[in-house]
Amino acid sequence: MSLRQIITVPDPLLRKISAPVERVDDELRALLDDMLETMYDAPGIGLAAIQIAVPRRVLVMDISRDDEEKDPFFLINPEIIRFSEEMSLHDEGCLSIPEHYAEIERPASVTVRYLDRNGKQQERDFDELLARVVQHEIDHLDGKQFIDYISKLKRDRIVRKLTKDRKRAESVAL
Ligand code: GNR
Ligand code: NI
Repeated sequence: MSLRQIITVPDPLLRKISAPVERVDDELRALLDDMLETMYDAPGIGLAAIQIAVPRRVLVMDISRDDEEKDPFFLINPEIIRFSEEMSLHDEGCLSIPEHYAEIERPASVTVRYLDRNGKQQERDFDELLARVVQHEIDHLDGKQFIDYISKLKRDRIVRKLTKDRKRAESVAL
């Protein structure tokens, strides 16, 4: 297993639409393990493959707390097949948009069809925090980020700030 680097806004790769996985094999399971390790290290509660610059439709999640047993989810080619009418408003952050947060409204629960890490098709309801994270991650697979739900004014301000931070970090590295 190895830690991978998480890419951040304004990296154009984050806008790319990820391609479906054709075969669930050991190479894919190695990618999932790297993603999980990278997510725990960050630390975060979800990660889409595109965040480590791999444009494939896979994501990992784990919302267990430090004092609880780990409870990882691995979703391959996930598809939301039901959205609740009930909506929920919650603060959201993203490892690819460090240090910025916004209140985002999303369906409170969803049903997702996906392949598990053995390639078996599953259908599962997610609610509360997992519903939020799974929608956030599936958005990444479609090149979408939580800042796309806020005003253009706020979004531009965040993107400008992160662009400036990046330039500063690059000049320090020289
Ligand atoms: O670690 C994360 N926390 C989080 C909090 C609220 C809503 C979504 C998330 S996902 C985020 C990790 C991440 O960027 N996944 O793509
Ligand atoms: Ni994210």
